[in-house]
Amino acid sequence: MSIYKQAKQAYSEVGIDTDAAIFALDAIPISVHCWQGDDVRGFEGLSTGDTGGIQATGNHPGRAANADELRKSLDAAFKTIPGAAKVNLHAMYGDVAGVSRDAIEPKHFKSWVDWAKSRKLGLDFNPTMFAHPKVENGLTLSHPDKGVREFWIEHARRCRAIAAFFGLSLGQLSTMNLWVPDGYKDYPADQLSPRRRLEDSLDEIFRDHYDPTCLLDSVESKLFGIGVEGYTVGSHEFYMGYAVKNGLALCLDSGHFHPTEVISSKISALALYVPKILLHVSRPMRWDSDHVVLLDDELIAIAREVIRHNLLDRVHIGLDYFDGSIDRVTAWAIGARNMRKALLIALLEPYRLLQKAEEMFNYTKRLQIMEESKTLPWTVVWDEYCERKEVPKRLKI
Ligand code: RNT
Ligand code: ZN
Repeated sequence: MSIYKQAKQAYSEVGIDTDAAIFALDAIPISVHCWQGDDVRGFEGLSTGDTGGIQATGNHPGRAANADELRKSLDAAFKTIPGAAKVNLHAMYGDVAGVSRDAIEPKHFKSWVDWAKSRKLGLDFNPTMFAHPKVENGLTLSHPDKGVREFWIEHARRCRAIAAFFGLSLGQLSTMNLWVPDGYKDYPADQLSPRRRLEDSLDEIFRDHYDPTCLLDSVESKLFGIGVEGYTVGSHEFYMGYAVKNGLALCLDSGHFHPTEVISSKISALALYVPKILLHVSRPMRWDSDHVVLLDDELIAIAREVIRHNLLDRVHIGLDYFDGSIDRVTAWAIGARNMRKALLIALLEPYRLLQKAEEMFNYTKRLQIMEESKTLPWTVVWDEYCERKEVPKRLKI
C-alpha cells in the first residue's frame, strides 16, 4: 500500500476523507500581498512622507524596482505556492509614476489586470494612506484641515472604483481594505474629535454604491505603530462599531492587538456581528513587526476557527508581512505555503469527534483526541497534494 493510501486509511478511521480535504484545500483562495516584494515602497517615485509606523527592515538584494519586476517575483513565488490565489495590491503599485493619489484611475492598473487574468488570479486592493507628503502631522482622514481630509477621501473613493473594476474584469470579488496610520506619538488631549472626523470621512468614502459581487469594503484597526504609540484614531472598537453599523467587512491583522491577544479567538465572536471578516495574517514579534508567518500554534488556530465553523464564504484570508532581510520570493513562498499547510491541518482535524466529546462533557476524551490527532500523518497528505499540483513538497534547501 502506498504511503498516501496508509495515511488515507488512518484518517478514515477518525472520520476524515483525505481526498475531500485536498479538494477543499485547493479551492481556498489565499490573498498574497504584493508589498513583500519591494519592502512596501511602491512605484510612484515618491520617497517622502510619514511611513505611519510601518517599518520594513533589511537590505537583501533583489527588491523589485518596478511593476514588471514585482510581477516576475510573484510568478517565481507562485511556482511553489499551490492552490487558488489572489494578489493584494496597494494603490502605489499601479503604473502611477507622477500620478497624484487623488487622480488614480482603473487605467493605471490595466497591466495588473492583464497579468492576473493570464494567471487566473484574483486581485484585492488597498488605498495607500502613508508615505506621502499629504500625511500631514501623521494624520489623513482624521486631519482637522478639510483640504487634507478631502485629498484622502478622493483617493479612497477612487480606490473603491479601481477595486470594483478588478472585480468586474476578473469575475471575482475584490476586497478593498482601508487602513490609515492616523494617531499621536504621545497622549492626546481630545480622543473623540479625530474619531468623529474619521467617521465623517469614511461616510463620504463609502457613499457610492457598487455591485457587492465585485467589491467588498473592509476596514482595518490597529493598536499602535512606531512613532504612533500614544493614540490610534482607528482603534479596534472604533472600526468594529463602524463595520457593524455600516455592514462592512472588518479586517483583523495578527499584529494589531495587545501582545497576548490573538485574532484566532476573535473570529467566532465577530462572525456573529459583521457580515465578512478579512484576515491579515502576520507574525508580530514584540510589536507589529510583520515577520514571515510560521506554521505555529496561532496560524493553525486561525485556520481551525475558519474551517471548524464553516466560515470560508465569510472569512477572506490574506497575508500581511514584509521582511527585507531575506530573499523576498522565498519569504512569500514560506508564508503562503504555511498558511495552506495550516488550512490542511484544520481540514484534517477530527472535529466531529471533538465536538461529540465536548457535548458529552467528556473533556478527557476531548483532550485525548486533540493531542493524539497531532501525530496523524498530515505531512503525507501535504506531499500528495503538492505532487498533484506539481509544486515542490519542500522548498529546496
Ligand atoms: C499596517 C497594516 C496594513 C499594512 C499594509 C501595507 O500596520 O497592517 O495592512 O501593513 O496595508
Ligand atoms: Zn494589515
